Amino acid sequence: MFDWSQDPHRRFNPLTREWVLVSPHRTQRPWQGQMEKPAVETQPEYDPGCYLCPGNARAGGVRNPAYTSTFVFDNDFAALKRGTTPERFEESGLLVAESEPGTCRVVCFSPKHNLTIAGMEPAELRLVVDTWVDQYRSLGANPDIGYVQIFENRGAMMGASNPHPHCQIWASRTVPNEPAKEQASFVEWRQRKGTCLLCEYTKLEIAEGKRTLDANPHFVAVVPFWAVWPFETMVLARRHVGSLDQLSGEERDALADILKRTTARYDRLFEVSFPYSMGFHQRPTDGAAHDEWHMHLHFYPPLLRSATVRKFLVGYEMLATPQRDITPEAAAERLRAL
Ligand code: H2U
Ligand code: ZN
Repeated sequence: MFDWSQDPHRRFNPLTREWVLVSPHRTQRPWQGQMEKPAVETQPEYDPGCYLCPGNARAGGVRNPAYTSTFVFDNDFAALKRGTTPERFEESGLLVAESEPGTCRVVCFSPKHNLTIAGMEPAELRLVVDTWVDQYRSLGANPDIGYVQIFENRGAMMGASNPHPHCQIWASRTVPNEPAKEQASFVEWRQRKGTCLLCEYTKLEIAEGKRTLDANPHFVAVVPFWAVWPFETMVLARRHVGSLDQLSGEERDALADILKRTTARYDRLFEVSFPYSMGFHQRPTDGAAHDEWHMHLHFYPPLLRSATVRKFLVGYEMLATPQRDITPEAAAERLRAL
């Protein structure tokens, strides 16, 4: 008899149309790899050496204002630049390149250096959501911008340069790889079934309950059936909304609520300030309606079995297919209990 909770199998991700190998029996194997010490996480409310704290100077000399809630500025080391001239290069169909205009910004969530999403008040987080909406709208209104990616790197392990609560926004002319894969799947699903892939998936997860870890009237948090990272989660809008700017006031509050609750669960899992990369996937801003899009967030945390053992995508995963040991159902059960 095949046991889905124990025996090797692969699972299909309908959003990217890629597979993940699930090998639950491997959790039994001994670990003699690298052990990292959990970082000591006590930070002051204000750090005179932090380039994101109010009133401090940034690299390049600009000084931050004495801001009191959220604060947005153009990234001093922007990966994309406004006004980049259109250019295309092609040789033999093998060497293909295009110029890419865009804008990169940094959003400080709070003037307080020592906060995290989990520790912020719901009213403060609502202001962060409002800031994301404003940024999505204003950047997206630029005819040069076809896609707005909002993302947060949390913790040095995930490459965050600074513990001050902040995220980045990279707005580009083209739709980047990950949302482009999802978009193709939304379109294909809609043509084939006449429904929305993520509306159907959200309903199914709520009905089954095995992989849900939290919910409020407008959002659900799940460990997706096809999760790659050990405690990967998705936050799904219950209503068919394509982007942040389509959320009602009540839905914005609900988004703030589920973000706080989800990150608080992570922090309790291994009793550390849990590292992750998270970000929104939403409808492109290329001028088309994109009714096929269903807005959602992905959390990709690297910690595997404790604060000292982390997952890397190496070996088989780099060369063949991502793989996970604990099942998404077991991961959801643990997060739900916290
Ligand atoms: P990360 O912690 O996710 O790296 O985000 C911080 C961003 O802040 C990073 O993209 C920018 C970096 O380029 N930055 C500035 O714009 N000005 C500075 O003075 C330092 C860092
Ligand atoms: Zn700071």
